[in-house]
Amino acid sequence: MAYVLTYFPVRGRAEAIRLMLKDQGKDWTEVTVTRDMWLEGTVKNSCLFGQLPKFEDGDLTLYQSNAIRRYLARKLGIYGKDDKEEAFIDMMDDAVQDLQNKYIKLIYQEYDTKKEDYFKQLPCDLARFEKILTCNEGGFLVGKQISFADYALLLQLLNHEVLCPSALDNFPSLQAYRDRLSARPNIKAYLESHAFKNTPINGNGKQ
Ligand code: GSH
Repeated sequence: MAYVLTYFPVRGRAEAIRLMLKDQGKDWTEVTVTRDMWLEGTVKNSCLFGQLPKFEDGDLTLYQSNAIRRYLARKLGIYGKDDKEEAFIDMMDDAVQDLQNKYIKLIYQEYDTKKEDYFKQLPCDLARFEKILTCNEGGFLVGKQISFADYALLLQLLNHEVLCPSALDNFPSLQAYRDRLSARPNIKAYLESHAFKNTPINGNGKQ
């Protein structure tokens, strides 16, 4: 049975789920909730925490984007090869989430007032991932195989390059990582697709 992903017509918190499913060659049905549908209230009231994304796999219904990502990572075998790798992947993903949370705060609350401060701090945040990738010869955040955390980092890198085109200029390992992951056949096709290109990154039009 096909997965069903319900979300707004933006990349937002659903995009790391979409990217993972695409790369892993999995199909899903996308249910798009427009702003008007959402404001009407019925859909919001039907959601466990009053928010999207929602993910359905047969009779399982999940909310919370990170719970959805981890569920799929376990199911698709992209959550490390043992307990140790799993713990490291969790740690890396939490670090990517920290960056994503800063990005979301900037986009939705501070875009017109704190951009310069954000740009000053960004190299410091990216340098940490640069070091991690330089030290891991496997080519991924953890180990020798892609994990769900890698999709999240790739999206953050792509989003930050839209925000600040020079963001990766001083980070050769991040550039190589971005290029390598973007060249994976399913990811390449997805990044070049209308579905990806025509979907806004964020709900308020800022990027
Ligand atoms: N922790 C939740 C997750 O990761 O899924 C946050 C979900 C969330 O913030 N959803 C936003 C939403 O549904 C869109 S990205 N906003 C509409 C609302 O709160 O009414």
